[in-house]
Amino acid sequence: MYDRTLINSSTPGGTITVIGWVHEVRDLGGLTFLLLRDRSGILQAKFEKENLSQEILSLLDQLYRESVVLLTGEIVEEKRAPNGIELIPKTIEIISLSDPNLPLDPSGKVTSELSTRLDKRCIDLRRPESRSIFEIRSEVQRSIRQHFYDIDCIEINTPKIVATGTEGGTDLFPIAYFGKEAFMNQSPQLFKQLVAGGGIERVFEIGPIFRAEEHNTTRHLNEATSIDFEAAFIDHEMAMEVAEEVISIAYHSVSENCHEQLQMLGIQKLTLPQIPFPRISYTNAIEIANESGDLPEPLNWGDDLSTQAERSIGDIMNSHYFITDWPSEIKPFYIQDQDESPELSKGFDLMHPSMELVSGGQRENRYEFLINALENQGLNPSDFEFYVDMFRYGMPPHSGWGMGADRLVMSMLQLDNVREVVLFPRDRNRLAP
Ligand code: AMO
Repeated sequence: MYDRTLINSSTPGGTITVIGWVHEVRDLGGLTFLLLRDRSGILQAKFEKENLSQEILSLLDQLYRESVVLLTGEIVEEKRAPNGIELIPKTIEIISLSDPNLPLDPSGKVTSELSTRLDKRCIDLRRPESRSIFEIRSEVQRSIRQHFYDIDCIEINTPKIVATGTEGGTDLFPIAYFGKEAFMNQSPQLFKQLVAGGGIERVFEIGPIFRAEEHNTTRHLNEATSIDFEAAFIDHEMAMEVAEEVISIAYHSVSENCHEQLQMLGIQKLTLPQIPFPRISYTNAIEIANESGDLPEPLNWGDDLSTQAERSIGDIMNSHYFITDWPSEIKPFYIQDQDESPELSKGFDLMHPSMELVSGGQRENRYEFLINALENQGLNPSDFEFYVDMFRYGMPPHSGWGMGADRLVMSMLQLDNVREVVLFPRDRNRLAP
């Protein structure tokens, strides 16, 4: 569309065209400095008024911050300019004028509430901090995708409109579907199992999951992004190794490829997690939480871990860690019980000190056991017929996990609200933008 040069590749000599947003205009009487910003950086343009035509002078007068302009001119060396170069414009073209009343300050000098920034996300993304977060998030997803390809997985896409929940019935979003009962998917769980167990063997998906969470917290979303992995002929131990590798690779890639973005967020050096992560049993986790003295009431064996319990254990562990050997009754029906101690499951959680990042386990692949597991959890096997029926035709042992992409990035960058890492978050109060 435009034959433009990016600001960070502008070098002295020859005439170039740059396009971007007006970051700042400084009128110093005889001189006007215009700072132009594009995705690659900021360039100073110097206008000497005595050399300007009346037309350019009147254009300059109308220019408010954040207007989009095209400048053509020559780049010269100028030690006093921010990058040691400046543009001497010959022509200026206004492409899109900005309203002078900006809803927030894109330079970040004046801070705004998170809710204002989310309401005006388009302008917020002009802040270098916000852009850095999404560049890092992209690097996290890119590196994880690459790793999955490297370990022989194929990327799949499963339906987001489904007939059944898988992660407990209470937090489902019902939708209207031609007179039938339908929901937004809580997880690709059943589908990824059918594909991996069906013969493709090793799969992953990075896609949305929907949870009608009751509470507005700083780490729950109603639409989250889940990184799902599933593979045939591996047990839960092997699935755990893949999960810790994925986290380690994401940290290494961001550390190597996102220096500027990390600096922008005030992170001088990312602390790289050391694998293998320590493993503690659920029983041990309960003991640690109870001994911390932080809980209002002690937890009993069989209780799920409260947020406070997760925090207390995280403080003691002080690194990523796994919780294994969960009671079967608090893990979903698709997780297999342990062979020797059926009251314990082959499920695991991978925790960051501040929150849960991953859940997974070895799946129940034996038809009769699966029917029992559904019934034991008060579910009706016929509601899951499309899934259960396939277990009659040679379902191999298989394992996998789901990782919250939003939480992974939030915890990596030590941000205090998951909404910071989601472009257009969905929570109880937020349906637009
Ligand atoms: P689970 O329900 O534990 O497991 O979800 C897996 C991971 O997804 C993230 N997550 C969320 N992140 C933000 N907001 C939410 N409301 C939210 N809900 C979940 C968390 C969590 O650890 N089917 C299983 C996975 C499996 O066994 O393969 C499942 O969905 O980081």
